[in-house]
Amino acid sequence: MERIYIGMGSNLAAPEQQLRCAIDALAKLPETTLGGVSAFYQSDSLLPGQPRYTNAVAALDSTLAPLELLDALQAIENEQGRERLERWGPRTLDLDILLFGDRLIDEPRLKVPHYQIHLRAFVLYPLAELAPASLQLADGRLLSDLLTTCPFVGLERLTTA
Ligand code: PH2
Ligand code: MG
Ligand code: MG
Repeated sequence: MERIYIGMGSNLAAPEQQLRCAIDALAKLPETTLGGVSAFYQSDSLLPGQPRYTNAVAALDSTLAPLELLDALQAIENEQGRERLERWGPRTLDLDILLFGDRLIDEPRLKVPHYQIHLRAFVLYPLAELAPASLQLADGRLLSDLLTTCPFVGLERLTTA
């Protein structure tokens, strides 16, 4: 059993409903239990000219292998109408594996920890609701240090998740 953190994002077609639907789907994954979900947060897109995003993080405990989980997450994205037209285009649902136990994964389809985790307040602050600040990433970085260098700027924490 490994603890896995999933970053969730949506900026199309009722983002909050998309995230709720995704959480239901994560809870139904085989060999997996849902360990927790953060609050929802809104922020501007990193690419200008797109609708604002709603983001959250979910914790999973699973015995799935990383690429099995990736396949399952992409199936959920597809099920919820994800169209892969352009990199970083607006999307109904994005499910990213942020951390996978204490594994470092460097494969063509999957890099873990997520390559931009340290730059993304909309990932780090919801993650910090589920994981202790003392959490050490597989590459040695501390969540507490990443939070210090990535200020809580431009994020709006929604009170109802
Ligand atoms: N995801 C992107 C690009 N920009 N901006 C916000 N606020 N939230 C996201 O999840 C996001 C983004 C591509 O994955
Ligand atoms: Mg993403
Ligand atoms: Mg993605």
